[in-house]
Amino acid sequence: MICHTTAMMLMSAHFGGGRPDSLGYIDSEQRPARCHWQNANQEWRCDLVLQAIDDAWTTQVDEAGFDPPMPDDDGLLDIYITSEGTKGGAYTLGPYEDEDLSDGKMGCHAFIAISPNITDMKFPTYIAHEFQHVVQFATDFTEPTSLIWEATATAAEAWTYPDIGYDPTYVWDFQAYPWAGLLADGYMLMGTVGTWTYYEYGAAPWVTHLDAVYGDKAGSGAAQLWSALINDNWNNEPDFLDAYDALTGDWRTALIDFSAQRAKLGTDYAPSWLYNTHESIAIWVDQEIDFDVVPTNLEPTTAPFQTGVTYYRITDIPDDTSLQMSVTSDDDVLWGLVALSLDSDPVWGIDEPITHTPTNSETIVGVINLGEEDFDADDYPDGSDFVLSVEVAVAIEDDVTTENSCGGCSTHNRPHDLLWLYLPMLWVFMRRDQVIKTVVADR
Ligand SMILES: [Ca+2]
Ligand SMILES: [Ca+2]
Ligand SMILES: [Ca+2]
Ligand SMILES: [Ca+2]
Repeated sequence: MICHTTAMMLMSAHFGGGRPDSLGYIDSEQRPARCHWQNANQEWRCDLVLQAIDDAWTTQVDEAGFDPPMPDDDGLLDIYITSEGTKGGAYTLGPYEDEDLSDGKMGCHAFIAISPNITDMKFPTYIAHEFQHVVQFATDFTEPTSLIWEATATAAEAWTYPDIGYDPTYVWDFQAYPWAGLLADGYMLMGTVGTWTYYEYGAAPWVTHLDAVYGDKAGSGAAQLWSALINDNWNNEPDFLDAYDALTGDWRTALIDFSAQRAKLGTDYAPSWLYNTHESIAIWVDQEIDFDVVPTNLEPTTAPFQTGVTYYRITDIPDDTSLQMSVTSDDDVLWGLVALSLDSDPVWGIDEPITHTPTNSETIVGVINLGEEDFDADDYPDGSDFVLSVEVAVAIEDDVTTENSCGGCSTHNRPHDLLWLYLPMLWVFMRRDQVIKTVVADR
């Protein structure tokens, strides 16, 4: 997937929203959509384009509940098969003007440009991805966080074509830099680590996890997330984290949940909401240490940004050994801690020590930068250093451990895995009323 939408957003002032040339076109019989071609030998590919538009419209708008595309002057969504600006990939671009002053949202129409050099096999998923950007332009074009645009559009490929899913090589990029968090993107990482990545595309599992827990696993949770982003002027409130908070009831708890699930990607215990698992997408741990060195203090190689996670793996832990972990830091941020064995549920806590009894010889520990109390998604992210202390816990009864480790929030010795998922689901049903109120109140 080479999608230039967020790059084009950065360049739109120069581009001026101009459209590629059209020498001929075909209209869809199913949807208000028109496929343009520049070269007559590409005309037949409009059938592929228009079929994919119908597929995407059905799954993303009709079924998942995303806002439909905002109509342009003639009411037909335009897709151009063109080499102009597409650089072998595709992009979606709108004029960034609020086109309906009465709908309470900053929405505009957009058109899609797709390169003729993309293979026939990849045309449908490209269109499913770019169509999602069209509905994003119709929902909140003021949203500045590129990860929520690209991760949702990549997940939309999988909702539209579940048998194809999304590309594990992008997920690899996301899993390689967990300290960068949800507010980072490939441009930011280019400046930090000097490598080009598909980081924000690879964050698709963050969206599909959210969608599985708070939606129907087919896009409805992400549609609610985007609805919760809506604002009716250029002041981007609610923002990314406000919307994450509105959907989940508490973004910090939801992020800890995801941070635990994410540690299982690419393993035999990969969660069922994941598309296209592959061993290459296992989480990158900052350090792996042997139990022999416990007690020990660990510091991050790269200080995690807000919403970022530093993972450690502790190996060769003897049977029936409990580990106690705690975080100290000079920075005034909230620290989440999560520990799990891959075959069991996690233990977690916020700004308090946790105790974990591994169910096999290994524990994975995640230290999560949950930001300052009043951290805002529009603040530029920066890293915070910490010291993670790991020691052997004093032996106590299992059920007491659960209560003490994180104020009753732990599920590490519960009998089955699904309860971990059901609790937040129950929560979102209770909170749905509040989601709507939050969105209305912020208008
Ligand atoms: Ca049109
Ligand atoms: Ca509007
Ligand atoms: Ca917003
Ligand atoms: Ca904000």
